[in-house]
Amino acid sequence: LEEEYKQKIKEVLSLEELQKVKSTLLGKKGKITSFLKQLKSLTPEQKKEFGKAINEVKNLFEDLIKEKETELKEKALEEKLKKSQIDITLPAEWTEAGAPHPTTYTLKYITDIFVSMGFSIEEGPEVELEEYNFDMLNIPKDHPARDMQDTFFINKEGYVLRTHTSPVQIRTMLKKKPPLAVVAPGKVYRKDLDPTHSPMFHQIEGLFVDKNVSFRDLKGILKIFLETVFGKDIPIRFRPSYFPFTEPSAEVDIGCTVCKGKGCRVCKGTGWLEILGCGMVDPNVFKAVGINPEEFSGFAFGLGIERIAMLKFQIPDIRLLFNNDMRFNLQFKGL
Ligand code: FA5
Repeated sequence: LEEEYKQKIKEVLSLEELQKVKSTLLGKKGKITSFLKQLKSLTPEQKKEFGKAINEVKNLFEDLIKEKETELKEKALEEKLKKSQIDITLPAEWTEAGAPHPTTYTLKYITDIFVSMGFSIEEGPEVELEEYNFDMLNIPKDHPARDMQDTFFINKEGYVLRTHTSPVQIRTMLKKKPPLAVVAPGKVYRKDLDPTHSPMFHQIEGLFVDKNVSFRDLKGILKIFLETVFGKDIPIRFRPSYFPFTEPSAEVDIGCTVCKGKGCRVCKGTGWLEILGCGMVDPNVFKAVGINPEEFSGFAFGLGIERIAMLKFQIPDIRLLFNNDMRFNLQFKGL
């Protein structure tokens, strides 16, 4: 039996065949199993002797079968690999690589500059409470300042599409105590449309609150920021302005000398493009969020991302940033 089956196992060609041999030997009704069953009728002496012999043969077959199984499996895998060989010399299918959108790029670029100065990032929802977008920013109902930003109202009472990122100031100050240094990038919405205005655009809000913060700190931070983006020679103009949530307030314009491209219209007219609003946080805003204006002071600013992208890349019309024309978008490859 031993010699016969040794030979059989050797000659097996497939895993199925091996399985069959295995069950004729070791299965419930297999040959070895039946030998083991016969042990019962023997004397203890005989049991010992035969039991040992049978076990030895059993172990031998188990080992041989296992060995064969591994061999057959390896063979099968080899065959499979041979059949599915890939021709690595074939040319790959061609797909045009995309380019980062200049708005996305600028948003990340600007956020990173403030993060490198120690500001952390905050976020707020685009569907915003009217209370945070206006009331708590010192813009009460029926106040003419509400008309400064053409608002998209939505069906739900008490909510608007946020017209600026300033409500994130409120959210942050309700959540955290000063000292604070945060920036809040995101989408905002207004009923606006012309070469420098879009109904959806991006802003980055900045908020800095601590003891003894002055307008000088605001100017210093913005100057470092603008020189990082546009270079040391950039003409910067702080122009007195009005925002209900800051006092005093200013707007910052960038000179059009950066825009020398042929047909570039960004800075025509006054020669300046407004890119941000800023000022010292109004005491009424601090009171609305429970911060003592006698103890703390702070500054805030709101930047228009598309405007900065337009200046940086000499884009003459804001609508180019929204048309998704691949001829335009692909010019920003490698940014
Ligand atoms: C504000 O939105 C204030 N929340 C900014 C602010 C924040 C002031 C904190 C003081 C303290 P303003 O409406 O001016 O301000 O908008 C800010 C900037 O967004 C503008 O300077 C401009 O660069 C950009 N901007 C405004 N409207 C549009 C528009 N329709 N399309 C593209 N950019 C716009």
